[in-house]
Amino acid sequence: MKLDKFIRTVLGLAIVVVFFIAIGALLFFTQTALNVWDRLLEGPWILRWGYVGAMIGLVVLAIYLVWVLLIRRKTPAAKKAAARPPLSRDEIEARLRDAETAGVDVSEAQRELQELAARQQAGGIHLCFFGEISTGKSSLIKALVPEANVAIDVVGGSTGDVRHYRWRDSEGSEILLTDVPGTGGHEEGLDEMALEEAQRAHVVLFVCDGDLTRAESQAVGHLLALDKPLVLVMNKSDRFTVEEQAAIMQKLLQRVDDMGGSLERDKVVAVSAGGELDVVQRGENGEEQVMRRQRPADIGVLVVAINRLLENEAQPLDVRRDRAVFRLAAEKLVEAEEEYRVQRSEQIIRNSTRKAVIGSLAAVSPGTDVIIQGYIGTTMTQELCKLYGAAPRDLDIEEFLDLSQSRVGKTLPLTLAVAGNGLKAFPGIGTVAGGLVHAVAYGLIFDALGRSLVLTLKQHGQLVPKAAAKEFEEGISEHIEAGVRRVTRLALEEKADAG
Ligand SMILES: Nc1nc2c(ncn2[C@@H]2O[C@H](COP(=O)(O)OP(=O)(O)OP(=O)(O)O)[C@@H](O)[C@H]2O)c(=O)[nH]1
Ligand SMILES: [Mg+2]
Repeated sequence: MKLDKFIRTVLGLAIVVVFFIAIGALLFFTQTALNVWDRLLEGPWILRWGYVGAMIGLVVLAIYLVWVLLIRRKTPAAKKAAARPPLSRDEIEARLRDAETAGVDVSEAQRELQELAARQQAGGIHLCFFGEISTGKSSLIKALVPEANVAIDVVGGSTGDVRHYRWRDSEGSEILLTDVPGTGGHEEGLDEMALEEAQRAHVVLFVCDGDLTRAESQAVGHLLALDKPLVLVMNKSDRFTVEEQAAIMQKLLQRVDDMGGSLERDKVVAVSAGGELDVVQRGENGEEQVMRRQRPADIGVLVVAINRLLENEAQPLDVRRDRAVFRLAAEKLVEAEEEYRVQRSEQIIRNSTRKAVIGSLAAVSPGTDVIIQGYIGTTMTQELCKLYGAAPRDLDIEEFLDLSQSRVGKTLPLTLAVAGNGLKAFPGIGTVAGGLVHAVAYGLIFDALGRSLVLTLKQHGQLVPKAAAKEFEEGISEHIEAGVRRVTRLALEEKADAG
């Protein structure tokens, strides 16, 4: 009780002293400022305003420095580049070169550019028939090129790859019709194959057989967003009355409008490819025979729409096609970069984990209090950030490691227990020595740290210390459980090597 009163008295005195010092300082500064101002008033006006200007300049500079050093985070270069899709050949080629130098496998993206070059050389216009399975894409091609050997079947998924068929338009210039697998089928990878081929084409003929499903609407929206010249083809119109057809056409136009796309009325057509029909015929001897018949086709409006589009398109089709392919190549590059990052981050985490294990086994590790702030933690953080195009300030790295370190303390008993259990799963190593358990525990912590860092880098594109440390804390038990076999094996290898 006495002590309490004493502390309160000291505090009270301290407050009074600080108060007086503050008043004194305020008076002193005010006096100095007024003195300076009086003298400035006596001097020429240029000196006065020059002085004020210099003061303001200093304050602005101080604010700027605080902002640069403590507040601003750099936007990673990779993010900036992704925000602006590369639309020129030079841009995409430069990006490919950079990525290749960094070790990314750019072959898929390069293949797109090679295919484009081959098509440019060969000339011709590519029209791609795209749509859900069994809407009659192959049948439409067969109706346009009767001599073509096109696979058509009542069972969906009859087209399993990409094929081109030669067709000539009214002016005799070469037109290639591309048949692709229908989307929404069961076989994996076919949707992607079809969409990529649609991106490579000059014009997409989007085939449906009635009102659009949600998936079809999304696909049309996507193609319009890619700036693909489009004709919406409602096939199998023979199944509807004239009134029904008109209602469906109206609905289709409205759907395109709702998507915010623009598609002129003459680019939405109703046709009938005909398709094949099984007819049961009774022979002279009374035997029933199934005959395959061709329904008559009615595709005149489609041919008109295609010709009109080829004649009237304002922007040259070649330019738009090239842009779409550059974009496709860029998408493939992003995928390759992602793949590369996954592999490389795995390597970085593994190396750091190994170093932590080795350090612990050699008993040079500085104990549980500063497990991760040291050299290995810093290097791993720097390398992972660099891999994800983030350029963190040293302060951020320090903050992240400090915050994470404080979380390690809480989970260390758990980590040690998991490490001990993990070792038991490997028979024949005899009694598990404490050193080995610690080595596995350190390794597990690094492994978890690296993985949670990768997760947040993917999400934010930069090192956000608090978010990354939070992810580490929340995910640590999961990461530790997942990594225990891997890290235990690594520790045992190292121990065997050392022994
Ligand atoms: N009634 C009617 N049936 C049609 C028409 N066009 C095609 N069909 C039938 O629809 C079925 C599918 O035709 P396909 O040409 O194989 O359809 P697809 O879109 O190429 O199918 P996938 O390659 O599997 O995606 C077949 O049974 C055709 O006979 C049409 O205009 N009217
Ligand atoms: Mg087909």
